[in-house]
Amino acid sequence: AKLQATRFPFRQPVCWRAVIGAPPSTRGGHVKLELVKGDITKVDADAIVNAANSSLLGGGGVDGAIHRAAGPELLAECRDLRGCPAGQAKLTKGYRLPARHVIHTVGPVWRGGNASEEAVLARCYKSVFALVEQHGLRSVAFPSISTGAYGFPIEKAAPIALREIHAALERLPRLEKVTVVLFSPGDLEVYQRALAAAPASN
Ligand code: AR6
Repeated sequence: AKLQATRFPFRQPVCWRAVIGAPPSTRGGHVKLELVKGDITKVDADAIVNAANSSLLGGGGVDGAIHRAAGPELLAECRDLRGCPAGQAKLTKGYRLPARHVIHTVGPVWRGGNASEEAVLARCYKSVFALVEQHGLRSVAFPSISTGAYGFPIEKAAPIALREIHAALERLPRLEKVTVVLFSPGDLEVYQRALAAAPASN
């Protein structure tokens, strides 16, 4: 299937959408991947992904924002999960968020690139999509995992994220939409460039 990046005027200043695999029955295929600039706590989806730490008990960055917006019930449910190792993922309800669920994953801390960081980051996306499949979710929104406090260079993280998302969209017929929510215009540009450079698979 082809992955085509198209520049779209949208509610956000710029939104790139990729039309993936247009089956003959759907005229032109439909938009399955969106890159947007914004706040993931405002996104309506079956699940949003949290870039958590292994305690799952909250923190700064997107983790702090999600816990603030979801309310204390989220922390209570997270306590019962008893943590999560890097590269794995766990699902909770979304409570006061517009999203129905939160999938908490723990990204790798960047240690210079020789500590399997890229493999662990890819595993985060695979673990999230395993839960998406298991729960029959149709839409999921990601932040840029590990590229904040955990220091993973975003230029290296974006192609890994897009590769795993593309593979999941091809593999999971029920998955209708994946949104990557970038917090700054600069981060959005990095993902846009990576999407434009992404090799079309098969
Ligand atoms: N919506 C979307 N993206 C956001 C938001 C938001 N509301 N807030 C921040 N980002 P980080 P990490 C972006 O540090 O690198 C926490 O303390 C942010 O700009 O949140 O995986 C955890 O508890 C960056 O691009 O996550 C862990 O201890 C991206 O989200 C640790 O940070 C990820 O940055 C995890 O570090």
